[in-house]
Amino acid sequence: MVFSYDPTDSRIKSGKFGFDVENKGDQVHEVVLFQVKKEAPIMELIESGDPGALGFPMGVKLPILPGTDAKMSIPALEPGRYALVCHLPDQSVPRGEGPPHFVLGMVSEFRVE
Ligand SMILES: [Cu+2]
Repeated sequence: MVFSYDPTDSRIKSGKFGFDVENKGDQVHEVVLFQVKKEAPIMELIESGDPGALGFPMGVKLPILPGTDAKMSIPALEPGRYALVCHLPDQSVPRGEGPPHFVLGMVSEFRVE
């Protein structure tokens, strides 16, 4: 339940940007990219439900089935702070009542200079 990549990777740059995503787990995942608009810890911003904190998703890839790949293109990544979030529930709990994956660690952030 993690986004595994290097947030300091020098290939993360502004401009047209593409993510190659690989689901190596055994649950269905999604990738939602937000530009973070406020300065606070990312979990605090997500849980606040404040629509001004994260804004509209800049990119959404859903569903990403176990063992599959997906590509997500972003036409223009501006300099700033970004978050990758998976909101899907833990599928080991019946009826979709499991905690969302971001609570279990599927949230990550990176900066674009
Ligand atoms: Cu997930």
